[in-house]
Amino acid sequence: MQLAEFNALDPADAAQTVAVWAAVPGWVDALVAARPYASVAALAAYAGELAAVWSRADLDAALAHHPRIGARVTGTGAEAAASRSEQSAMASAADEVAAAIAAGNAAYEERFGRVFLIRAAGRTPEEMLAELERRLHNDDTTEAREATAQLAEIALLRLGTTVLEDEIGPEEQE
Ligand code: 2AL
Repeated sequence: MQLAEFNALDPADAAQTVAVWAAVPGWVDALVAARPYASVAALAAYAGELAAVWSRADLDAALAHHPRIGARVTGTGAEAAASRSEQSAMASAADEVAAAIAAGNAAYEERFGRVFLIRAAGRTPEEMLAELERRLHNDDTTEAREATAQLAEIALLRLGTTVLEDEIGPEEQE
């Protein structure tokens, strides 16, 4: 949708849209309440600023909505569609890479008690596996910080693919 449409959505619809980017309730409410935005860049800047102070509880709230890397995503909603698109590189993962990610996911969940989260868009399966293996060695605080930063990257990418800059009307073009 274009920015003007996003600015004009009724609050419940706007909240539903923003919650797909990251299901962090306070963040969703703040972004909806601060409309209208003058540009997508202004929206993204505010979203990023608020995401920079996400807590571990915020991370846990949003993580409930993120499927494991390599899991088959079967839902029909906007979140499932976004996850499928972000993880599309996994479809061509070598069997041994997919198996190593599945084993790494299990080790991660055992170690940290939550799903391994990574911004998948733009990463190959091998890159995600390397990150998973690296992050398994993090201490709890470092890992919560890294996972939260990944959640913010995913949110900002989704924002950028959902809300497009308004087209310039004919009267404004030379
Ligand atoms: C995901 C997902 O669904 N999209 C993405 O970028 N990362 N999931 C995950 N567990 O990292």
